Amino acid sequence: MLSAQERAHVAQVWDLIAGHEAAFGAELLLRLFTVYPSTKIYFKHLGVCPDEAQLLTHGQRLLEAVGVAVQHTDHLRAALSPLADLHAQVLRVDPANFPLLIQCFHVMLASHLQGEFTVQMQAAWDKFLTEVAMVLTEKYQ
Ligand code: ZNH
Repeated sequence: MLSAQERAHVAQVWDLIAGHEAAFGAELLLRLFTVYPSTKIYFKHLGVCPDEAQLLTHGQRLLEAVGVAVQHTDHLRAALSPLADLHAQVLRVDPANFPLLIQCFHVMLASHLQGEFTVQMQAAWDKFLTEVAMVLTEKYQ
């Protein structure tokens, strides 16, 4: 559970992402595929040009889901339940990939926010994204 202060840090950073979900999401995915090539196996159908339509669409969906999570930090399990079903039952993405995505998420944030991305913000986002990943992977069996 995030503290009030951590929630505020998460919301503050989200305000800077909101409206740029497709571009930031595509950048996040490109970073993931480039730094951790093994993750690309799940996305054989996606190209690797920053302006590729499917990459932008998936990036947007992913970041919009993060945006929903930002609005429901205290009820993540309920808010992300259908997405947790999808990942556990249909996609069956190896949970080991989630920390790799989180790592890329931090770098994506840092590259845009630069000096504004304080250590407190990174700590809050790390805790928040780890909780999101936990919810998305806990229905695996
Ligand atoms: Zn995931 C899908 C979110 C992680 C893989 N995803 C998806 C979607 C979303 C998401 C929203 C869409 C759905 C629909 O369409 O309905 N994810 C997410 C999040 C996260 C994630 C939020 C964290 C944080 N994923 C992940 C990982 C991986 C993945 C890590 C691996 C690597 N996903 C995936 C896939 C898919 C998805 C494969 C499908 C795609 C298509 O279809 O195209």
